[in-house]
Amino acid sequence: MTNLNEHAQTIEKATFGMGCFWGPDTLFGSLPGVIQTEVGFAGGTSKAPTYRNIGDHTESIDITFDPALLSYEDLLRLFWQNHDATKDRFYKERQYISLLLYRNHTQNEQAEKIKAEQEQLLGKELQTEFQPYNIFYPAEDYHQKYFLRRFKQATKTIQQLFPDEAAFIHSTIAARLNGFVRERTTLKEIKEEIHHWGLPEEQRVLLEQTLTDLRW
Ligand code: MHO
Repeated sequence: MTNLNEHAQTIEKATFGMGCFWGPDTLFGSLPGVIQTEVGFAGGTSKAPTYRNIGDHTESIDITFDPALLSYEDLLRLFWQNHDATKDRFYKERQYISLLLYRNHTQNEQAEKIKAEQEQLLGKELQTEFQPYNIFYPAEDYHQKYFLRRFKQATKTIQQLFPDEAAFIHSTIAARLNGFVRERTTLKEIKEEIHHWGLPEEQRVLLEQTLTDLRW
């Protein structure tokens, strides 16, 4: 099964820290235009962080998207509207702080602009820390598509479409289904969207049939 939306001519990446990364994985993963999501640790200096040994890193989400379908500004609005960045989030050191890792000058400028827009709307200041993106350490497999994994049989069926665990984790369908189980999208919407993923006919039919047969 192909992982990526082959129609995407160019792809862009966005990286955010906004509290426990399980929720943002379902939020962004459910959006048409998002090609893949991965949760991990970023923004710190300690080497090889893990969930149990996070050091000075922050739980973060790395989003790969198609800018023809979704803009970085859309993602920025969702970022600020889905966590409270007005308060001090240092209650567990840096694990759950509001963090924006910009990838280039343009992203930095857009982020400053949308931050000001959101502050205006809220009438409060946002405390989000800005940093240039440096390195992103993926979290353990069991954190990837965390809510989907609660549905063991369905997860197994989808995993079998892919050559290995990494391909499953990085797939668009796993991202969408992880959103579906948290009611952020519907199977109907996912089935319609599949037609635009540029999958070879045979794979698309297989995926559609698999979705139809899944029991939750
Ligand atoms: N206290 C949260 C943390 C999970 S998140 C990956 C929980 O156990 O629900 O930090």
